[in-house]
Amino acid sequence: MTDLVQLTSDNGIAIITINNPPVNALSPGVPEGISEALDQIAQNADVKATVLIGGGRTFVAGADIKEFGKMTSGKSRGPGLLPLLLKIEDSAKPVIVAVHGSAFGGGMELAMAGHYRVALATAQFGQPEVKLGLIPGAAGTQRLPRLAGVAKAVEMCMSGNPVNTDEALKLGIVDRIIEGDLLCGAIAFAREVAGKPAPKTRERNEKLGNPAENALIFSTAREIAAKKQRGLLAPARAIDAVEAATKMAFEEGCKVEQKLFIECLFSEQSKSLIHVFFSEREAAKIPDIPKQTNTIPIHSAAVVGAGTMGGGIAMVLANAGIPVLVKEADQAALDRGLATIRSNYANSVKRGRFPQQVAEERLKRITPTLAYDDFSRVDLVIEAVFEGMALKKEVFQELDRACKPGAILASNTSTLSIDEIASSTSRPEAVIGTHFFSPANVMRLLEIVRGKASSKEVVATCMQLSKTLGKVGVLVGNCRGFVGNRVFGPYRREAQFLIEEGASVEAVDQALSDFGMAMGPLATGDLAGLDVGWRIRKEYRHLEVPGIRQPFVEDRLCELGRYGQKTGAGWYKYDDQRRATPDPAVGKHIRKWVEEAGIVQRQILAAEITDRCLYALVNEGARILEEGFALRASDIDIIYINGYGFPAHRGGPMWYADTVGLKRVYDRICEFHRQQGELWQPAPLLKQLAELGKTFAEFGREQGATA
Ligand code: 3H9
Repeated sequence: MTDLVQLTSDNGIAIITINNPPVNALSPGVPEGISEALDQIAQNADVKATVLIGGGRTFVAGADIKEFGKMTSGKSRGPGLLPLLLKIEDSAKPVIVAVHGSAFGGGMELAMAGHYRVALATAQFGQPEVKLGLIPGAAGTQRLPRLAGVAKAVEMCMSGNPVNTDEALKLGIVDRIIEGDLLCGAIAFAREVAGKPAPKTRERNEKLGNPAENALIFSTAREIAAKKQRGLLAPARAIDAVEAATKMAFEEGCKVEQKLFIECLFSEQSKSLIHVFFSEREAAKIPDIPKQTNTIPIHSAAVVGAGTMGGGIAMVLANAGIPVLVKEADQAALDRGLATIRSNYANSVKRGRFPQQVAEERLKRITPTLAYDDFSRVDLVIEAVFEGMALKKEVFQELDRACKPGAILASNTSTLSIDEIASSTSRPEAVIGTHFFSPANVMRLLEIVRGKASSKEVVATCMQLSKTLGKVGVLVGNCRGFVGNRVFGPYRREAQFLIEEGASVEAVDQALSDFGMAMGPLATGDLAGLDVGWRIRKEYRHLEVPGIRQPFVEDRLCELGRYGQKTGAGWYKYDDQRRATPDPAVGKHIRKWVEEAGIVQRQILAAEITDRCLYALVNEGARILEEGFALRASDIDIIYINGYGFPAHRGGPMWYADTVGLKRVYDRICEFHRQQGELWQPAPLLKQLAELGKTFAEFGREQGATA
């Protein structure tokens, strides 16, 4: 037997333990090990039943995702799980699967092939394959509807969201919840069922419903997928596969599932989503900061500023169980901030996200204050005041005076220099940027900005904190706009130039929304508030190079008081519910301003809109990478997916450029350079990779990245 699987016994109960840390993925050797163990058990007359369990922190998190790349390149034939699962199900002695941690993907499929499932209350069950652009590939779409019913199987396979043990018990996925030691409980259960006829999941057809009910389930699911999972292949195929379970025999259904699984596996979407999976984990690794670096325990925190960002950040901390002080300069602002927090929690309760009691507990962790007095007790302060250097420096001087030694002093600035902010304190090593994205309690991204003096301990603590807060932390360097906003600048710049040159507001947004962006760049501006960028541009006006074209239309809209959604008008106009409609007045204004500026408008096609906006982003990304402000191209991808609505199934902007081909991207950028001038100067790294026929991913691997 392989050393990934152990076979032991306890008075007539065989115990198969999978030990493939960290998550017991079904890597080569694991299925073979289980199969050999089953052979030995079949031949041992003393064994009456088998418990299949995972060693370490979890049951089985699925197939080994690293193997999929080998499968598509023909280097591996895949885990071959289907025959193993039939062997388990056909075993003459009952197999009891004992689950703790996660039974995900192939792990869930393995569990469903067992005759019974017992689990700790904290376990999770799911078919998350769609999140990797896949569908279950080892009969998950065929066994799950037989255990949990058609509607739930469709929901789980198309959303990828797991259920907890309680729900799994109600659904019929789990047979018993074990309190105390899982293995002992599972062995006791095994003794109860030993010698009795064991139910085979694939023969249980009673939950497969009737054609009329099923037709409604599938048509509703398809409508939801078309709306909420726009352009995605896997959810649609997952629905097709579950439908097959209701229309044909198990073996035939498995064949359909296999065909659809392979279609998804070879799709660009799946390759991109797998890239995203590994890149997200890679982002947590900082080359010069080892895993064992000391971190500072964060028992309490404070936020300076109770505006939109400050309030949101306070909620994020409170939601993670960290008590937080919220400071404002005057009572009216503090009251307004707290009222918004209360109403956000009330809305979440109304929408059923959590019960009233949870909202109250979270609210209790937020303490309003007008003074810095209590700041001496906190381990972390996050400053979230208006974006102006003078004000930020004033606040940090106060923090330096008020906070205890060892406290982390973080700024939520989205563009200003962390080093300059740190210079206003006597402890620049404690200063760091924690750039949250709006709305802070919703958006997953946390850009962690390393100043030149930020200590490794402070960086490591913030990276760890991002996980505690349920965020994806990405470490970036201290340049203007850091990574996210620096790259976003050229993207939005091109959107505005396109408007000046003749594209309509709606055409620009539509082209990028069709590409898969969560929102078009102009609608995004309206959501964030056009005045934010306007204020920043004014702060940096002295840095503008004379003779270099600057977009001007958005500033003009701001001068008219059109700040976006919050003023009811920006690029679009908005009703009370903040629903956007095109505003003919904007078109009129633009035509007048553009004429005054001597720009001749022309017809612009959707392809030019996407190429100019996205390649501007990629070109700046390449420059950032070369300058070392991002550790890896994949970090830029993660930032764009989690902070800027870039479609995950396209893998992020740098990965997308790789899929288009860097030579093609480079050539197009050269074309824009000729037409548009200096702003389109190709990034040297992009030129170099294009000429070598390489990708950003290959460049990353050469630099030591593993994603
Ligand atoms: C599938 O099963 C298809 C089937 O239908 C069968 C087809 C034939 N493989 O997330 P973490 C690594 S598709 C390989 O930081 P956590 C991960 O990269 C699969 N590696 O921990 C990381 O490595 P490193 C369906 C995996 O505690 C380390 O483990 N299953 C896999 O925050 C720790 O991971 C899924 O999609 C894997 N399957 O979360 C589940 N899983 O330390 C994917 C993890 O080098 N996994 N790694 O960076 C997860 O959702 C989370 O990892 C889990 C743990 C919730 C399990």
